[in-house]
Amino acid sequence: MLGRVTLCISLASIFLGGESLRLKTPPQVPFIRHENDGQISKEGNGLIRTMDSAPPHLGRQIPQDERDTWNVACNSELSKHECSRVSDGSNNTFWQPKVHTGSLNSLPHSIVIDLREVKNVNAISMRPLPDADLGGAIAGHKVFLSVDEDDEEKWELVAFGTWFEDVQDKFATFEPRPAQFVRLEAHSATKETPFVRVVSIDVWVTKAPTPSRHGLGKWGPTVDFPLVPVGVFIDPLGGKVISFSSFAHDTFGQGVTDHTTLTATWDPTTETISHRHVRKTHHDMFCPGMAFDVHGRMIISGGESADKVSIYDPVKDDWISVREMKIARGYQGSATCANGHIFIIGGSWGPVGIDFGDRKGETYDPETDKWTLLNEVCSEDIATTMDWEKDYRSDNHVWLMGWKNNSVFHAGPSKDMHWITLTETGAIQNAGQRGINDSMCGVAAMYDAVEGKILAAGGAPSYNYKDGDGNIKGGKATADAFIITLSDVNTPVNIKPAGRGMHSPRSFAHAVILPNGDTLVVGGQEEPRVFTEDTAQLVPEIYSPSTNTWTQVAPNSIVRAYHSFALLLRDATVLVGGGGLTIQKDVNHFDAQIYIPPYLLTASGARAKRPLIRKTSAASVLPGGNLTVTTDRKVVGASLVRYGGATHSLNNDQRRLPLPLYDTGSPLEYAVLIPEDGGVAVPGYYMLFVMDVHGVPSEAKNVQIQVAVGKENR
Ligand SMILES: *[C@@H]1O[C@H](CO)[C@@H](O)[C@H](O)[C@H]1NC(C)=O
Ligand SMILES: *[C@@H]1O[C@H](CO)[C@@H](O)[C@H](O)[C@H]1NC(C)=O
Ligand SMILES: *[C@@H]1O[C@H](CO)[C@@H](O)[C@H](O)[C@H]1NC(C)=O
Ligand SMILES: *[C@@H]1O[C@H](CO)[C@@H](O)[C@H](O)[C@H]1NC(C)=O
Ligand SMILES: [Cu+2]
Repeated sequence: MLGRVTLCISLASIFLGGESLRLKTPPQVPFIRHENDGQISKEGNGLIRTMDSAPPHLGRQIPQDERDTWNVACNSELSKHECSRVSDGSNNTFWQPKVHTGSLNSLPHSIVIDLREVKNVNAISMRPLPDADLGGAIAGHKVFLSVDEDDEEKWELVAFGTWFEDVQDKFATFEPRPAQFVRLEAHSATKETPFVRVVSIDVWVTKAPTPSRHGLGKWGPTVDFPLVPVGVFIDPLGGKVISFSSFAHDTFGQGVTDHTTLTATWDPTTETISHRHVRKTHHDMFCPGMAFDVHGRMIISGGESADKVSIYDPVKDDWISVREMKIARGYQGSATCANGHIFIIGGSWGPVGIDFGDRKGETYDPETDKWTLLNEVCSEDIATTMDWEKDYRSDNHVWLMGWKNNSVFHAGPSKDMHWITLTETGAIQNAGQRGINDSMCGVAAMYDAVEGKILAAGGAPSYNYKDGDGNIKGGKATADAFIITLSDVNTPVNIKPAGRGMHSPRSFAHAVILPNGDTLVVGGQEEPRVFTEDTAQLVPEIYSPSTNTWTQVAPNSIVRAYHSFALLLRDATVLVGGGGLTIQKDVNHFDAQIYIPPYLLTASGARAKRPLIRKTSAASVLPGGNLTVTTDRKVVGASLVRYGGATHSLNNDQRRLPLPLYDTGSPLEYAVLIPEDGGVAVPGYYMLFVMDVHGVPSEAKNVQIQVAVGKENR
């Protein structure tokens, strides 16, 4: 049988030749480094050493004496490589199924562990063989739990996705569920070998009760990514979730990069996750500005390769390189304006010679591929004043929103807010003060653009509460939250508290606007400090403008702090993921979790029956235009939610347009009017939702809002 294994290894070598990550020499341009927290290590054939995955936050690994009692079964096994080897406590043995004669691919394989009693299971880990070149590690996988092995109905999918092709232990972490049986299915193997080899499988269990209160929503399956998803957006045409890390899947370069980016795409319709090494744009897109244009193309500016600009084209599923910004930068804010141009300001680093305050505003016209510098709009004008890391941080992650008369509203994170107009060399004017402190790494979301309503919440006076040595240098995060109401450009804005503020103070959280006008705020830390997880907030909350209250919802057990993200999906669920991407500690989260908001569940916790949009009269409209929407039952509300792009707690792309419904006289047909000002109905792709009388939203149908060619938008 040893001979058989040798055969498989030699078979595996046929499949070698996948591109490995290679480090080139550091860039010659003297960019200022950020978050200097360690050195990159290399191993073997140029592979970046793999950073540990964050272990499960909850629970304990079942010890060996208990594992000895497990009953392990599988669909196929070679003699001497039986599936029981995964729990024998030895690193020198492994499970390997048979490769069927005449078949190059005998996958999927599956293995079922009987824990012998029902436990609260919250994670598994899988250890591949210690030689990555041999392949055979599980890549595509699904994890199911059950209390009853024989009842197919009782198996619940708790995690699925694709693990990276290296030798590190791989985790699937999920919310605790009572289970006696754990099934791991292997759907693909690294190096495309036709078999898998698993040294060990561990199971984590916890005493923590399974959250069961209804009305708080529910955490669904975990999606395992082959990278730490730090920047994430939805492909508006296909509905795929596109995530990226840096030039490595598990760390970033601190100024050392080969100017490439790893991306991973989850296609919810096929439940598959593919990955790609984007080399041709010569752009390490980690820590960029993000903004969708009118065509649903994602424009990624700067970041680690601070001078580069790339566009993801959802039609071609391809990345293209476009003209560089006038000022190279990373950590800037960006926003799409009424005329379809992208406004950008601030940042953190850039070429030596550009001083603080000089990371001026500039606009990009995606139609002509032209950047225009706005000499009168300085980053000093929008800077925070309280950060102990001073100039390096003060113009980071700026909250920007396109508004009427082709203006941009600057909502924060500085306590002073501004109006920015874009004609000629641009102009900036104070719009008032939001609170008494800056809100670095807080969140802002325009949940009702028709009424000019923005929710701003959390953040701290400084990016970091402590310095690298652990000394307290800044303030803690706040729970304060505000409603900012905009009227006309260059007029003062109205500020009032959003309820009594959040239940939990948080920085590095995320805000996700929901179809019904509520906003989910999830993740973050009370003591914000990059690449740490202490004081992490695990209870999300929802702000409801109709009652002006915050409600704590179902807690989750995976920490989402620095470098995490959250986005609304087309099915009105929320994807919450990422965190880490560093060599420093075990804080790398190669996953995301689906949150199912209360509106999708019945009182008994089952899935609510949703209304259906049968058709719309047009797929694309101008501001001021109208649409008819035909549904399968009576609906009482509708809204357009602009597709989001999220990184570093910033998602300036999302906004919501509530749409009153008008009767057309035809049964189950409604008319909706798109707001007239392109600064309210900002160009781009939106998700159209309708809500029934119980508040249950439909799945989204796409509506594109075009650029209006009128004098108000010039
Ligand atoms: C097996 O390998 C893992 C990871 O390298 C290590 O932590 C563990 O101690 C090893 N176990 C044994 C029994 O050698
Ligand atoms: C403002 O920041 C200071 C300094 O960190 C802190 O002491 C104070 O509590 C903060 N106030 C509010 C309202 O957040
Ligand atoms: C909607 O648009 C159609 C055609 O463009 C027009 O005939 C109709 O009057 C509009 N309805 C409303 C309510 O504006
Ligand atoms: C905004 O545009 C409208 C319509 O063109 C115009 O009437 C108004 O004066 C403008 N407002 C400002 C503040 O420029
Ligand atoms: Cu970062």
